[in-house]
Amino acid sequence: MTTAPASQPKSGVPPHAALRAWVNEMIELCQPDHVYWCDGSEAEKETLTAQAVEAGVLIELNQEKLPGCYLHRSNPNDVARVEELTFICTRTPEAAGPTNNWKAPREMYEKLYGLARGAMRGRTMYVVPYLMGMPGSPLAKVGVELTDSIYVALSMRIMTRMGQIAWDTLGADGRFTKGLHCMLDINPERRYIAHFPQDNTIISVGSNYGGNVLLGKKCLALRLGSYLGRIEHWMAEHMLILGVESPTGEKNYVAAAFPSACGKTNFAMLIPPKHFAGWKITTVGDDIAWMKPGPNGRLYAINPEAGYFGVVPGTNSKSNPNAMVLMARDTIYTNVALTPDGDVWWEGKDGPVPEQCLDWQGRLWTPASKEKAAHPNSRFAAPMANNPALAPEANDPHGVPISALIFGGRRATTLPLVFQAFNWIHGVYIGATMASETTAAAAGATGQVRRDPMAMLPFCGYNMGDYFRHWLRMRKLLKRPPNVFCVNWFRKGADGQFLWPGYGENMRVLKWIVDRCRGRAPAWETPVGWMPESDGIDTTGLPDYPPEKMTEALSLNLEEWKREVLMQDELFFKLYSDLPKELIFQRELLISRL
Ligand code: SAT
Ligand code: MN
Repeated sequence: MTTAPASQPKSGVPPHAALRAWVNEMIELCQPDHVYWCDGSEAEKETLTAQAVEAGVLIELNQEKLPGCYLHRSNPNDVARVEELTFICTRTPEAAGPTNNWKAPREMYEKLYGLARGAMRGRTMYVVPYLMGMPGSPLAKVGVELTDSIYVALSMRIMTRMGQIAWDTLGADGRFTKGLHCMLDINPERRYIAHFPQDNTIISVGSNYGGNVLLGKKCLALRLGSYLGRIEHWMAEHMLILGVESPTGEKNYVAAAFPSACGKTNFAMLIPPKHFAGWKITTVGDDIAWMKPGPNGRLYAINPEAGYFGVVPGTNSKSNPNAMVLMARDTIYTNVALTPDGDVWWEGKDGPVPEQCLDWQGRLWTPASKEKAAHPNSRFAAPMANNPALAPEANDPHGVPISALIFGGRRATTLPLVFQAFNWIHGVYIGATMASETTAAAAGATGQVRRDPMAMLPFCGYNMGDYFRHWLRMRKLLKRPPNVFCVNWFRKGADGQFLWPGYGENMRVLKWIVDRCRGRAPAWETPVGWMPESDGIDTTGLPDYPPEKMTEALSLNLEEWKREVLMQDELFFKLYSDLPKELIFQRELLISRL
């Protein structure tokens, strides 16, 4: 006998037999007291928000200053993605590959269903239908997340096209990704984020934070997405997408991969410096790109999301003025500090440091406090529609044609400001061997250099060697593949200071990249790739920037590069039996050039 209520979907839910059967099965399992089917309406948002405030899940912020904005505090044990608790459950361990945690599907289902059994007693199950991509896009995918977190239901409304629009796309017999999320007691001992690519299913338990639980994002759009992309001949990548418009109205689009918390959102929303009057950057996406060859042989990209889940600390009117506007309304903040007048605060915000506030855990904080007021991985979830720089093409179901793919990491040494790959295969090698210093976006130590191929190490839903092979194979489906570049905004000089100002000034590098794609900018051949000449990057109007600094930012230290190639061994050994031979040859070629 079940104590759970029968599921009574609203009239807009399609008569999809498999959907109904699965939801009923999960209700049976989790035994919620109530089941609520989300429709994505304004009225629903108001009701759920009021309930979340009532329950203390959201704190209403000063509505005069920040209309529609709320603060959420996560459990202090649950503040970032946890890679060691993230699993790819394919039939064989080889399919998941050596860079993923693997568990046999049967074993994982048993464990997680065991944890989920009765886990929603006394709680509400929200049935959250969502669409990744836009209606009518050949790439769009429907997901349904069953969650006992009202914070997740409200956040999914921001981050995806949630509600009726997803039901309409699903229809009576469409395919959808099944997602089950149970908070349990938010205990890292009972926290698992499990993916079952062969069943198009995700189960997440024991967390209530970001990428662990907003299942459309890393779980569907990247881990399952990458798995599907290989089968269906498209690419799911951890990339921002932006448009560069010149004063003459020429438009180019680039996609760029950086690991989490390395400035993708800032780059995607950058405002060009004064010297670039007439240039305009527009944002198509800030985190994820789904890309597919178009009929003209170019690579077309869409942003499958509808909102941004961006890092807050360090955001200000200099580093990202557009983000400041974006998150001034309709935003859910997680783990920032709260000032006495109901405003939010974080390290690096404009204006004076508050004399006192409540830190991200709700404890009294003053400037004398030793700990940070906002958690280093505190985030905003805001609808992309609020972005002043939003590209109208962000809603175009066909996507935008990509001229350049950029790989970047956070590297204090070795990697120059920018260089261009000799060709696609070389570009794949550069992406595959990229590395970055770890950040607060994932639990664990920060600041350690690790290989993070294509910024996909935590997000590739299958064997990384097969993923590289997929990249190489995509070339055959493209008549005009994008040019591939590598950038490093984070290189430091001998004095420990950054050699490049970054942020809006990255426009200068971007212009060189676009000019290269259009065949307009000269470059010289170096052992690592094509590089700008010493005056190749326009530094006009850049304050305190002597030419020697640019020389240093662009310099190649061959000893450092030899060490770099040796450090790649770690990855090459790990993937040895799966590595495409093209990448081994590329490495040999690089060694011979060095
Ligand atoms: O995975 S999250 O969405 O929490 C953020 C990130 O790491 O990019
Ligand atoms: Mn990301």
